[in-house]
Amino acid sequence: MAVERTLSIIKPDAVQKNAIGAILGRFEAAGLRVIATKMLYLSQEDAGGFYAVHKARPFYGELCAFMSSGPVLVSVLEGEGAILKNRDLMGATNPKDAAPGTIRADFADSIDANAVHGSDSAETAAWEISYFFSQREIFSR
Ligand code: RTP
Ligand code: MG
Repeated sequence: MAVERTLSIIKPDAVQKNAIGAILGRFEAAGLRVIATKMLYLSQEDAGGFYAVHKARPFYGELCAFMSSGPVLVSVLEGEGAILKNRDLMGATNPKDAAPGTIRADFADSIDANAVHGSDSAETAAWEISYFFSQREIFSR
């Protein structure tokens, strides 16, 4: 399997719950490396640009408001099959549907406050990483 990079966001609800370390620990335990990370307080515009792909969706306004409701931790994760591996660790979008032991099952409260974001494809990952990080902020092995 190829070594990939993916963008992770620990969302405002999980930061508020003091769960940054627990969530990063799950990534590391699964063999992913944190090769870039920073804490940010997104503006509505920052969040809107990041989730522009969802602009036409009914939940877009709420999503952007939630993502700018408190600080987030954005990180680049690297490892074999990192994109799918991260999605598997995260669990289903709606925590009600998330498998036991996934991050969303354990830390998410609702479909809006669902603890984490993860890129869903290689193309999306490349774009999302460049949205938050410059090359000199990324420290690959
Ligand atoms: P994410 O992008 O945050 O990693 O989540 P995802 O791929 O599992 O879900 P996506 O379809 O990309 O939706 C992005 C975020 O929008 C919120 N959402 N709300 N009310 C709704 O029906 C609904 N659907 C999605 C979720 O917070 C989701 O994470
Ligand atoms: Mg998504």
